[in-house]
Amino acid sequence: MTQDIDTLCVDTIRTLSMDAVEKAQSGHPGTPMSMAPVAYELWQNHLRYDPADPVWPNRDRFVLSAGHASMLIYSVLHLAGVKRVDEDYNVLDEPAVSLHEIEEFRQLHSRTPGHPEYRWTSGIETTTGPLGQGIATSVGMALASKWQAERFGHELFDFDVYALAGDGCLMEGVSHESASLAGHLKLDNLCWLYDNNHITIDGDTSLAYGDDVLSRFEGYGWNVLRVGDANDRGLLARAFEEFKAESGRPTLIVVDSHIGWGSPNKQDTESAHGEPLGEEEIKLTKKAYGWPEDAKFLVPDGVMEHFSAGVGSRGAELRAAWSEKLGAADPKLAAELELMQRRRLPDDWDSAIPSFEADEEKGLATRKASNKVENAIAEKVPWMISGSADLTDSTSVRLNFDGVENFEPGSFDGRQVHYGIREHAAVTACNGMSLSKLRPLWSTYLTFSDYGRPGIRLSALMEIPVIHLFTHDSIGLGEDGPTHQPIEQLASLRAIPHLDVIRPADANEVAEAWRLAIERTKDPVALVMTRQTVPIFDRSRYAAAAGVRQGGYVLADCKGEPELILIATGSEVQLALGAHETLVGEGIRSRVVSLPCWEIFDRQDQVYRDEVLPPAVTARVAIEEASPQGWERYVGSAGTIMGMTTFGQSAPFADVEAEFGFTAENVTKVAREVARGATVNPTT
Ligand SMILES: Cc1ncc(C[n+]2csc(CCOP(=O)(O)OP(=O)(O)O)c2C)c(N)n1
Ligand SMILES: [Mg+2]
Repeated sequence: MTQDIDTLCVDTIRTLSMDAVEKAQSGHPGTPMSMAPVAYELWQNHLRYDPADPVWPNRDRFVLSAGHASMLIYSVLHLAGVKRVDEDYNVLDEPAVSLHEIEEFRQLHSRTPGHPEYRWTSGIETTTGPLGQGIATSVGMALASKWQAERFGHELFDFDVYALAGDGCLMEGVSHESASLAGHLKLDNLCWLYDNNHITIDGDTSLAYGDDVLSRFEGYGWNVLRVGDANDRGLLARAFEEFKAESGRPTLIVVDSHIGWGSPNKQDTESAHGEPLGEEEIKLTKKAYGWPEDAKFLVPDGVMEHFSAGVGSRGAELRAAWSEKLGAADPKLAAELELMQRRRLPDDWDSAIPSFEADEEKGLATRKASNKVENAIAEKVPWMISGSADLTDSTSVRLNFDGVENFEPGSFDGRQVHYGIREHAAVTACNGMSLSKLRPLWSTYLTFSDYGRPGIRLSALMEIPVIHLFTHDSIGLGEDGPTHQPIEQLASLRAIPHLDVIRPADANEVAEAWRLAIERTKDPVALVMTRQTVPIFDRSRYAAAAGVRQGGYVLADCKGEPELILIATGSEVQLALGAHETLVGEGIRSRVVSLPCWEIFDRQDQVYRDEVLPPAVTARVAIEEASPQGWERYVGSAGTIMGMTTFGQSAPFADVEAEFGFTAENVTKVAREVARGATVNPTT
């Protein structure tokens, strides 16, 4: 092996990737082979990253948006000697990715799953795999870097964010939203690398794609550079230097490459994308690289040492200098930074949360109550960043205390982000901010949560505490009609693992929901609020809203054992209470259970759940202006669900609710029959 050390390093990335995919008989060898020089040049000579501390707050981020090329990042993490970090952010004296893990690529419980997964493998900055998510998330990271620079000082925060994208990432719609947002925000610390190889799974990109990518990104206000050959490390280096020197614009580096580079029979073909090369082809390719043909998982002497002398020593120096600066920083800010890094809250975070006086006449929309609580918390938690996809006041997420500004060029310390009508970019940016330890929330109407769903799912998969805030949460929004009235959204959000969906019934439940949301260090929540006014219940008459902490609780009860249970969420709890009062007057022993969060309730022990919903009481009615799907679990086979099995209607909200039977009178009627043991189908 006569190659120079740089080529040797690049070819080690290539051959490890080929060998791992071959052994697993599954995976994507072609892009790690062609992009190896790009990843190598970036990591070895530019990235400000200390492999000995992969959670150093000011590290440059590298996001592999083309997540299928996971062996590229696994090889680099291995060769760079990146350390493993435990759940409490302690760095361990073991590699994030050992050679053994590379041999176990894609196997059960290995640290090298098919696509890079945040939390699972140290050094992975975000989970990627759904194309477009990585680049979209990188925008939030770049935004966080800008914000943290303003808050904590430019000497402490100036990290850059690099994301490697393929044709797939740039074809996805979210790439448009996110690139447009990044261009508008002038995020000059953001660099996307576009692997322009003209190949996707179906074949040549000309099958489906003819964009002039350079013009497209120029149109977004990006600095667009082109490197005509992925193997030209000199040109790549120049492009990285130009990115670093650029100010006021994000940078796109278009890198022309050949998928499966060096493979005599598979280079430039779609089969190099997602199939093992095959034993014979691997030998031929290794021969072309000047590599021992029969060697497997070979890391030649000197390769890891070279990485260590490059990215390793540069990173160690930078981090040491940073630690010194942190030591000299204002202790208050340093303490705040430590809290933020560990996802903790300041001691007095909840001291201003209001308690709402009963008001059953005038009432308050839960979105309005939410705004008061959000502001009370945000004032105490400086790294909470609010935002909306052009519905800031409709979703009531405007921060309104002194000193709050919009996040925009010139005021990167702003805490109100206007994402424009870009829901998908909003949620993914929040994921990126959360991964950078800010506490972001984004908002839209519940029905448009669908537009951000891929990002919601990834926040849950990554178990990061993003707040997804949705208002206009039912047919109760009225005149905007069926396009805006969510039906299936609650059920579909509840189906996402690790996402708690909380739909509070009144202002005091809102306050509790917010506490739950902001106190968590992991897992996202969806806060679901009404557009319309709902009563603020008299808690001296009914149970305290603290019951929200158990996900569900007995809000109103009868004397003795109940014979009927009414279960509801959000705006329908008032209907259950209305019916309850009438039924109790008629001598029916009814109970009302407010169940704002199914997931939290389901995590309570059996004793508590049976206390709230005694198994012996089978006469139950669930009331929710949404798809009935899932309510069977709480009402049982003898119970009745008052839900929505059609789309809604456009009319004043009380008329729409009456049209579909959501009145206290109708709930009373249905409940009375259920209590008598009749089978009721409220949808007919
Ligand atoms: C949202 C989404 N849709 C589809 C896929 C399945 N998929 C994985 S890779 C790929 C083709 C990607 O092509 P490109 O980005 O050009 O990657 P290359 O083959 O050049 O590495 C597709 C369709 C996916 N991962 N994510
Ligand atoms: Mg491609």
